[in-house]
Amino acid sequence: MSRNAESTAFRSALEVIRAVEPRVADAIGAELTDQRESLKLIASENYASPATLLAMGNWFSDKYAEGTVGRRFYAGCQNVDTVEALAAEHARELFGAAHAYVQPHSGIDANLVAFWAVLADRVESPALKKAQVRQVNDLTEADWFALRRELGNQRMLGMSLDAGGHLTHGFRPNISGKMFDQRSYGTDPETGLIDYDRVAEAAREFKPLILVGGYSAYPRKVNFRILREIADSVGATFMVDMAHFAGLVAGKVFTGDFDPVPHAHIVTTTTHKSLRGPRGGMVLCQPELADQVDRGCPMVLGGPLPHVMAAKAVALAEARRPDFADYASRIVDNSQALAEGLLSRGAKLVTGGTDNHLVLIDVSGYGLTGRQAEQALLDSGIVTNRNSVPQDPNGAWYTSGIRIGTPALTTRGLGTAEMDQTAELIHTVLTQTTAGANADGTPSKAKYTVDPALADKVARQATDLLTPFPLYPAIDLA
Ligand code: DSN
Repeated sequence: MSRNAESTAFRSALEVIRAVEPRVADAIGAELTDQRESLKLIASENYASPATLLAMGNWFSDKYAEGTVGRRFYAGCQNVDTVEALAAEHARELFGAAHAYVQPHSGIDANLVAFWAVLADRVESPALKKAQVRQVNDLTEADWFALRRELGNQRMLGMSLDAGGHLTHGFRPNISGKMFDQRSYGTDPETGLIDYDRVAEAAREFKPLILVGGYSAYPRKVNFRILREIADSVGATFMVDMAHFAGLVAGKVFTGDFDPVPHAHIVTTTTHKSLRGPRGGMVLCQPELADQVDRGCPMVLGGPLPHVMAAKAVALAEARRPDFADYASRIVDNSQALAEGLLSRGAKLVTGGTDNHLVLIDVSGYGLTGRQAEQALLDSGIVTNRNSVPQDPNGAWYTSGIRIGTPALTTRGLGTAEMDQTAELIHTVLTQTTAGANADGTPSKAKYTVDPALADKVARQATDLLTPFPLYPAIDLA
């Protein structure tokens, strides 16, 4: 395929859009410029391939396809069946999974599908049994009351939010925290690492129905074999949310005890983070949960997005190629080089380093909150996000941490030398940012001062760093 084809495809698409609403075409073009010019260090973002992006922009978006392959609630789904089956086949092969469900629209949706499947599989409920064998009309009001009582208030044990767990693992701002009686396991206060003995102790005391592994801000490998043993010892179903590190599993950087797929009963993921696919979700599971997982739509999901399933099939096919393994291992090389660069300049990192795609800087070492650091870096052309650190005194809004990750910059081709330069830019900005004060003289958690000349200089240096690594080099919208 010629590089010209990519350029022609996107230029033509914008021309068509411009004829209807030019401001949308302009915004799409402006987004490409912004993404090209900024040093994107958000650990959960990436750049999907042109083929993946193009697979989403077409008439598959017009089709309803509730149900599953070959068993739909709508007629005329033969082509949707083709792409859904392909995406599921690629997912099974790539991850060595018994079953793959590729309909979830996002990570939250994937987790809701998984929660439903586990509840339906595990909770002893005569009313649910009736409902499952499709005698829904036979259920009395008393049955429905019993069903709600029996399904509600089940127990979930997951990683605490400030230790790097995710909102959807039973935390109150998310519906999972309202559905489940949740307890969490944290990390060792000295090392910042998961203490598996403490997890086992919490599991013995709490006896969860579901033990959740996985994280969105923990910079280390997790031993899923040990977590499965803990789950088995208390009769819990073991679920892993691998949204952040699915690309490292796909690329065989995380193998053996660190690959969740052979150990967990059910694994959820997004497809757009380190896996580098379209924005969406996916569930992998053991055969005994497959039937419940496949009820995801319409049980908890709206109609599937066939255009996104087509893009998932493309991206998963890309991830099965040998060069994806090279990409995945470079993500970690870069993350470790970034961590080393920061440590050698005096930064304080949660756990003292990383063995995955992300680094968590404790910016209290610079006398800043996460919010102040995030904004000062943004002023300097460096896009990150603030994040809690374990036992964070500044809470989840202001935070004391900055989370950075390398999947996106690695896609552009930056390597370890550029990561050291990136560390220098981050350290320069953070050392030269000062925390501000409120009108009454008390310290502000949001106000900060950074010299605009310094911010401009760093932004130019960031652009220079990116210049040899153009984003979507074949695409010229001019
Ligand atoms: N919002 C994602 C992240 O940034 O980690 C997780 O849902």
